[in-house]
Amino acid sequence: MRTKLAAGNWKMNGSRAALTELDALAEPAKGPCEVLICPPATLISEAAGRVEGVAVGGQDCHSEASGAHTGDVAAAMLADAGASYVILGHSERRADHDEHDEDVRTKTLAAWDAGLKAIVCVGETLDEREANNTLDIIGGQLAGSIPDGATGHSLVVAYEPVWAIGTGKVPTTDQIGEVHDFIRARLERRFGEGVGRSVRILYGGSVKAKNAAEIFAVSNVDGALVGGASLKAEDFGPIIEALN
Ligand code: G2H
Repeated sequence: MRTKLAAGNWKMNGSRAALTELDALAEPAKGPCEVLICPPATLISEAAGRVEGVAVGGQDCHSEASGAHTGDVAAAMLADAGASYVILGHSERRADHDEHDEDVRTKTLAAWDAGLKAIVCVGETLDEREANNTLDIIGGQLAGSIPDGATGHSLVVAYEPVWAIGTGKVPTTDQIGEVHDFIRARLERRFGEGVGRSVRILYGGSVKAKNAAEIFAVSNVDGALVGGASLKAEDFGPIIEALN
């Protein structure tokens, strides 16, 4: 039985004052669903341990443990600040920072070395979907971005169709189910049934309180990676409740 996960990705939003939003998640965070907030790196240490039941994660890490990489953050630094997860390979990182599958793979290894759980993001663009290449793209990203040795403890996969991110456009439940079933099959084929069935697969892309229950009813959807609707407790709380 996979524990549901409601993960909030604050992206480049938030402030120390905004951490009061976490306090308002205390009630929904008491439920069985695991709750995670990934704020900007500057807020991790203040967010970590602030609210019982609300874990904290990073949004990226470097592939190396330390060194001359101005502006970057190592996985061990995230862990030292109190993070237990890190999001890797988000499409905004892939687009804005020219990250490719191999970068995501080496970052995932760095995250595991530091004891962090990796949320590895995959997703197709609109052009790729319209060309009927969705499953090929997802299959390639999974193969290239996830290192050998994944377990249900160390790995979470997030399916985020690029065209649905921050746009208000959401795939149909059939489209979500097709990709999540495909990801599950690929995980089982590569890592064996036991591990493949234990890895959680999140859906991400314009998840809101009003569409959450419908999305969470889809097969192999084990939770959500939520951007805009994770910034305010009044929006994120009901999404958590839909998983509880
Ligand atoms: C997808 C998602 C969070 P939003 O990027 O990762 O953002 O919910 O704003 O589409």
